[in-house]
Amino acid sequence: MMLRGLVRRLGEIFSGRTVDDEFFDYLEEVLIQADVGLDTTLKLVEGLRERAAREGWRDSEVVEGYLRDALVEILERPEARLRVSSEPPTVILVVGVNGTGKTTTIAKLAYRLKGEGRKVLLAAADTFRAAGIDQLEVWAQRIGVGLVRQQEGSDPGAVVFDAIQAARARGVDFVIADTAGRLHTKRNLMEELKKIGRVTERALGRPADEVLLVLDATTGHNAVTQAKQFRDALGVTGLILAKMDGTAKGGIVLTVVDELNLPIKFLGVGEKPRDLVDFQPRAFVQALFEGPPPLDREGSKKDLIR
Ligand SMILES: Nc1nc2c(ncn2[C@@H]2O[C@H](COP(=O)(O)OP(=O)(O)OP(=O)(O)O)[C@@H](O)[C@H]2O)c(=O)[nH]1
Ligand SMILES: [Mg+2]
Repeated sequence: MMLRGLVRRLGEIFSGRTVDDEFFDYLEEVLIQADVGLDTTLKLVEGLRERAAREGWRDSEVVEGYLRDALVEILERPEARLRVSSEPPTVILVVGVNGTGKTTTIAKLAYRLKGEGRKVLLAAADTFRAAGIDQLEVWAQRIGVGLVRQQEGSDPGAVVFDAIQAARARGVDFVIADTAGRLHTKRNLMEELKKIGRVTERALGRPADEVLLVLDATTGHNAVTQAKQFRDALGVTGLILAKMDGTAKGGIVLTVVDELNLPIKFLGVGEKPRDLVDFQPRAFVQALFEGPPPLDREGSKKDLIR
């Protein structure tokens, strides 16, 4: 299922068609149907149209080459690796609306880091639901990492504060904090998350090293609208697109990077701890045109940190 729709349609469009107006109209349609946003699509296709007219392109392969380069240019960002502090613990806050995949993604990250020999402590700062805290605890036990928790309804900032103190005392390398995707109606989610940010800064002497926003890749353009609110309020440092295994489209990857101006750090490709891959723009674009789907774990770099 992964991205097959987009891969197939790009394959079709570039197999020996003549480059004319209709060709570009069709390319536009394919991109939009693959969840590439309107602005990004128009920017890409208008650029190609102009060059094609100016330089007299006839061959769709030439267009393909330029399109590939343009996609890589959108996707490649200097800050695509996980930021690691030279002064442990590195603190990662994980945010996003409910159900996008935050808790599962935290388990995956913890699993990767632990596999690389890092000491990880999880902070159950989604105190909205007892079940949410328990879910994180089950993962912590399964993966074999520590957890700091308080009871349901307690102050999420206090949980993160405790976790950072505990991390210092225990020589922990990474604190990863789960946060709520929604709150009791009277409280404002963004204000609550900002407060967690302030508490982190107070406990750590610097802002959180990463504020990672988890988006559900299957929700298409809604994900972008949501993400803008988080980005504007919280100083998000990177994106994780979860549930990439559940979409045949994949254009969302381009849209979020282009419209939010943030790097994608990882893709979630399933529900198991090992289902997290590094986002590698060149390999991703290559696979969009050539298949097989670019989400195989084998293609992922082994180490998060180099
Ligand atoms: N197929 C697939 N399912 C995923 C992926 N990531 C998460 N899920 C599933 O999505 C559902 C929600 O995941 P959670 O991790 O609980 O999401 P959350 O953001 O923590 O949700 P709340 O705590 O309710 O805000 C679960 O059933 C997960 O197994 C993924 O990459 N692929
Ligand atoms: Mg959760």
